[in-house]
Amino acid sequence: MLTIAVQRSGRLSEKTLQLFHECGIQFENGGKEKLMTKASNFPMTILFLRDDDIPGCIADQSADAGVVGENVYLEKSDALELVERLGFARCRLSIAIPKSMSYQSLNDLNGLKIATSYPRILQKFLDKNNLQAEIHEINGSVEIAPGIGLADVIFDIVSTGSTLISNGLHEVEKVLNSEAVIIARPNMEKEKKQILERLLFRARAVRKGTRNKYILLNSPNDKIEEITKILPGMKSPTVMPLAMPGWSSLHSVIQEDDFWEIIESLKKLGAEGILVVPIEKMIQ
Ligand code: PRT
Ligand code: ZN
Repeated sequence: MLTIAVQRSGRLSEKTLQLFHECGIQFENGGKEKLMTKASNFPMTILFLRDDDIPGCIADQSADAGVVGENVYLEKSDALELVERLGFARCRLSIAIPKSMSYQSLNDLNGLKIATSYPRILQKFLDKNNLQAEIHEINGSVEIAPGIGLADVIFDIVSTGSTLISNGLHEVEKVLNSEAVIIARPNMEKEKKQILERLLFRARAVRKGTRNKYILLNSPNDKIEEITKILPGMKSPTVMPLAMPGWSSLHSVIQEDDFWEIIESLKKLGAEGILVVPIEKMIQ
């Protein structure tokens, strides 16, 4: 049995449970209402906790693994193992200063008071850059600290940046990119490790599926070679003759990131009837 700790309620909760659902893992009573729930078709128990408590719970062996923001992992316990990046809850940790303050370089941070909920990550950044600043740790509402005279600048999570703007601040240094990650206890027992590997195998297939699209198109036969070059596929595209002479149907897989550029090139080469469909899971 693998015990995995998940945020009870917050930015990570829904997406984490959705990922488990897409991995085919079902829970009694839909989970979440309780503090703990057992999967009915997979050897896994979920503990619902505050995200900040998850690394500690893994370290003291109440849980074997957990899902947290990379920021929480680095702040609370980088002694645990980061086993998988999950691609959601993306944000960055940045230094932001009041609009009225002048700023030329990192050296301008020397001697300042910086408010943050992430003192450990900040201290490492200051040390790496040979900077001396005073860290003032506060939990929550960090962005109001300069306005009420608690600190000169802040170091906090930024996503869209609108919270900074509405507090008269602007971002001057990005220190870290963060996303949701699965963390685990190193030296886990063999049986638990195997269950975690099964979970990771499924999670990777789900993520790969969402990042890729299945594409079908009709191509004049004399263009198949050129079109094949821009449609890499899992091995190479499937080519099937159409009933109409001189034409074939090509099937392949393309990445979401390259999507529009590939479609434009295909059209230029004479492809017609292009269909793009989502992939639920992708196993290579
Ligand atoms: O109750 P619990 O302790 O479990 O939850 P929490 O309140 O500590 O965490 P939660 O749910 O807010 O965030 C969980 C994780 O989501 C964080 O640790 C980050 O890894 C990640 N994440 C992604 C974010 C954001 N985006 C984000 N925007 N966490 C917080 N924010 C905050 C940010 O601090 C800012 O004040 O949202 C505000 C708005 O951001 P802007 O830039 O979009 O305005
Ligand atoms: Zn928290």
